[in-house]
Amino acid sequence: MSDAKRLAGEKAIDYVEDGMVVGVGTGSTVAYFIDALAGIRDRIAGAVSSSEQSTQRLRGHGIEVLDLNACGPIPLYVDGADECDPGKRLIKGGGAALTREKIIAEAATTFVCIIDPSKEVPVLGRFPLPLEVVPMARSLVAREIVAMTGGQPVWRQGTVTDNGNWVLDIHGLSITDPVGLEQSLNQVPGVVSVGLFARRPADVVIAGGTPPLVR
Ligand code: ABF
Repeated sequence: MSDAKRLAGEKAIDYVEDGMVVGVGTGSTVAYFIDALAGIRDRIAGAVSSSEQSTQRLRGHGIEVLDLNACGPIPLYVDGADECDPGKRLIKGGGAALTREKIIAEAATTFVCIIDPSKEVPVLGRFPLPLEVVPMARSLVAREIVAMTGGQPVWRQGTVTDNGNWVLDIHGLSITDPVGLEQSLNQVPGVVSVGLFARRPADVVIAGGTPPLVR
């Protein structure tokens, strides 16, 4: 499967243009993208990173990591996903970086999602939906989720996000209305962000293979 991830990561280089600030996501597929980006680092203005993990890898390659506040709109964001539906709507957050990923996706003009083909599903929800929550609200949010969705929230114990928060994973969902569910979950006090990327889906999906499938 790592070959598919590598092929997707390398294909995403096609979307990088000279002088760009490149938004960079998190995960094993993105790691291949970062390694490929290193080969053209002198042609880009720098990167905005969605996690400490990616920041370290970027800096290790000598790529400058910039503050989003200093950049304005980002022309390109490249990131992985845990699931992708036919509408390019995504579940993300398996790596617990969902909040920063969502911020950069919102700031990006073009969001290119890189996946191995096993991430493609007809309906989102087989992968447990991550929510980043303020620690004191964990139990409140879990109760509200059960009442609202019928799903089963599970606390990802031991995981603390880059923002100092905790993660709940909602099991047992079949997400037929991703935009509606994203909006409803966002209303619950204590929810920092929802790992559904439906209101702002990907613009381009690259599923790794020979050749990579681009849609
Ligand atoms: C991040 O990395 C995610 O939001 C998602 O959880 C994950 C994808 O993982 P991988 O590329 O390692 O399969 O982009």
